[in-house]
Amino acid sequence: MKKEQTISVIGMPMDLGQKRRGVDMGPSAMRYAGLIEELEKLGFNVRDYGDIAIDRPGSDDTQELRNIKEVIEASEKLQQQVTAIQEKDSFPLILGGDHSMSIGSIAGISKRYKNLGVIWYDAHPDMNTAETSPSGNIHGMPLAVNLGVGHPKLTTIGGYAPKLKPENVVIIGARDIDEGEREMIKRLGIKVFTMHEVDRLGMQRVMEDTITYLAEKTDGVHLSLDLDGLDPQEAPGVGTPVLGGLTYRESHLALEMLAEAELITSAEFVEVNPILDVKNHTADVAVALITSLLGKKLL
Ligand code: B3U
Ligand code: MN
Ligand code: MN
Repeated sequence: MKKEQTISVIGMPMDLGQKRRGVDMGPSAMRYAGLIEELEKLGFNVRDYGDIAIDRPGSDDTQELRNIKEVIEASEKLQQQVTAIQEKDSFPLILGGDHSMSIGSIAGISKRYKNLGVIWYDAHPDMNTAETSPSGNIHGMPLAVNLGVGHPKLTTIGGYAPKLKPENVVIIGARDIDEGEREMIKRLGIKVFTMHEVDRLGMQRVMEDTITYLAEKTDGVHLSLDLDGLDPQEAPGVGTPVLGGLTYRESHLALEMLAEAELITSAEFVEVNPILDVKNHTADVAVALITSLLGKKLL
């Protein structure tokens, strides 16, 4: 982000992309953890746009993908809000909500860029389709949807497709990858630093490589950070925890390096579920990470 930019916060209290309730309270949990105050302490001018209104689904089980109708409606609203914020040249900071919200956020963000880059910081690649998904949960699909693969009603949100080019995407922290996702990663040639590469290379090298890889060819980079990318011991308040994740310190280092590189032009922090959490700890972690991304220095 640019130093003189204002920050626009939007909450996406959506829990319809998966089955566990509570992740709709993620935006409140991060605000309660002091997000706005921390950003103001860093000297930013912050505008909180509040939450997108989400319709509660009725008991309509004729939908082929879980809650697809409501997810589409909410995604259209989010993409419009994000578009309006970018038109003001403000930095969009979106709070989730389950990861299906990235269908709407990236639909809004990518309109502004010819070559949007995305860093997908997550235990999961979120590259399933209705055909490959083990769960029918849309939160396991948003990266595929943004690459133009999936249900046409989802891929065309915002009126265009695809939003992302495969060569502009980097996944970091993946360790729970379904068969169909593995196949799509290979077919599209997506750059992935699984936990194996993070262990082998170390986070410093992973981020150096990520930054060089994206800086060369993108005109903006969106960070999509799923809190389940972190180890469940450090971020327990998530719906689908996976052992053996990124540490709190590795995550700070990653985001501090992104701040130094001045690479990120928008960000979202998703899957914070205060109902499954211990004393709102995961929201505290999210807020601390956001401050690192936005340039907080230890000294
Ligand atoms: N890959 C599985 C599990 C999952 C994806 N994203 C999360 N969990 N958070 C699926 O359901 O697609
Ligand atoms: Mn995810
Ligand atoms: Mn995940």
